[in-house]
Amino acid sequence: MDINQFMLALERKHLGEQEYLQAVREVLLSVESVYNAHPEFEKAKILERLVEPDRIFTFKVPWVDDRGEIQVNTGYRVQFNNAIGPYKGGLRFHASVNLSILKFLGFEQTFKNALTTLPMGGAKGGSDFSPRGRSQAEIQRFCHNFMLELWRNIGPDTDVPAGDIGVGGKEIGYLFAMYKKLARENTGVLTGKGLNFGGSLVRPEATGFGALYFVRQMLETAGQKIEGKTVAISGFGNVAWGAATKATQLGAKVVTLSGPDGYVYDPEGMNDEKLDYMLELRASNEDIIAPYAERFGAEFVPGRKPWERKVDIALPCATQNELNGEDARQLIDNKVLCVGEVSNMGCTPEAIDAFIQSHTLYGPGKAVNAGGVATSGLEMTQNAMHLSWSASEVDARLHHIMSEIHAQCLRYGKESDGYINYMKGANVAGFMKVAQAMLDQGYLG
Ligand code: 2IT
Repeated sequence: MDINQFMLALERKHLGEQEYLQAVREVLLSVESVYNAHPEFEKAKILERLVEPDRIFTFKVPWVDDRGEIQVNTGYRVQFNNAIGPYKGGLRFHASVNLSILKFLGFEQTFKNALTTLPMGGAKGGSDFSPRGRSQAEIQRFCHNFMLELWRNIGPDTDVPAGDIGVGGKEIGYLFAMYKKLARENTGVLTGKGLNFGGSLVRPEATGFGALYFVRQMLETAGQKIEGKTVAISGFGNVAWGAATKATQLGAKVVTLSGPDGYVYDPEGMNDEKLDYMLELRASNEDIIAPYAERFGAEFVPGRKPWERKVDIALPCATQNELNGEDARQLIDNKVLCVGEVSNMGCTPEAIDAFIQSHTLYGPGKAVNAGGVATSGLEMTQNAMHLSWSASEVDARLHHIMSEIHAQCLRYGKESDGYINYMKGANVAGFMKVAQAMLDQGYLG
């Protein structure tokens, strides 16, 4: 297989779908040698079939705002691959949402879900609806109208959406209520539900907690400890909150958070009061971090990113391509020990190249942030069994799954000089599982 030729054809077919093409290229580069070592994959056209989503639904979502004006948004669901289980993946509500972004996320989700060891296929969906500045009544109406179209294409054993950027516990509650009306059933069709209607303990924290378990293991494997280390976190949403909470619990010092308006630098680190305030700020729907600096007397740096600070650990927790080549060089110059991508595709290809070339510990999103969807898988299991596990049981399972993912990265990513290329490890491990499952089921997937 010639990657350049493959990519040229794909670029021609999916003109301008930059994020999707970026995600595909990264995986292809990683799996090239195992692909070529398995002629049965090429014969079965596994790659040609893997890069193409099974199907995409797009639909119109009209709704009425608080002033009585009609608004129109576009809704999507990309069902990417169900070789190893029902489609599974989040819904993103953000002004930037388009097909390229949802296809990249669905593609990544397919491999991430394979890494969790649970039987889940890959999907992603959402809308270009922006919750920013919208009232709760408007968000609720939008969620209802979105589900009015989506419900026919999902189900507890076919496709199970969850949250992502702009979709948290509240939105999942509104979506679930509408689904129940339409489908006339009460099942685990969504994950990230509230605790008193089928949600799982630890699901809100799971992405961040899982990321820190993984990062701690990366450090330990390299003979380092997480205690006392300084951590730069970007974002201040659900994922950033979970990461900041667990990092603080593990004895690290979280010195930055960020928003679209800039970043906060707080050398004292975080505590319970600051962690609680993060949730308050997110719930305000304003999408600015400046009030945090004001409240706690910390430094606010407008219009810049936290990667310019000297820290031991960098954890992008906001969105795709938020850490570029220049940011990476700055972190490396400042002797960063470990970079854990908690957002999906948080680093640009230039940044990843810089980390790998300098032998900096770098964990890719599909491994580092897999604890979120893994705990969604645990929520599905609890729903199917009509029971709920204790927080310590869910946390223990999450912990175990993150260790398994780490072991898979070691198995496929350890290089001859001892450096662990986690990106290669995660991509190859995820690919091998999905490719083998497709092969076993013939050509129809
Ligand atoms: O990117 C992700 O893994 C998520 N947004 C969570 C998906 C899920 O189904 O829990």
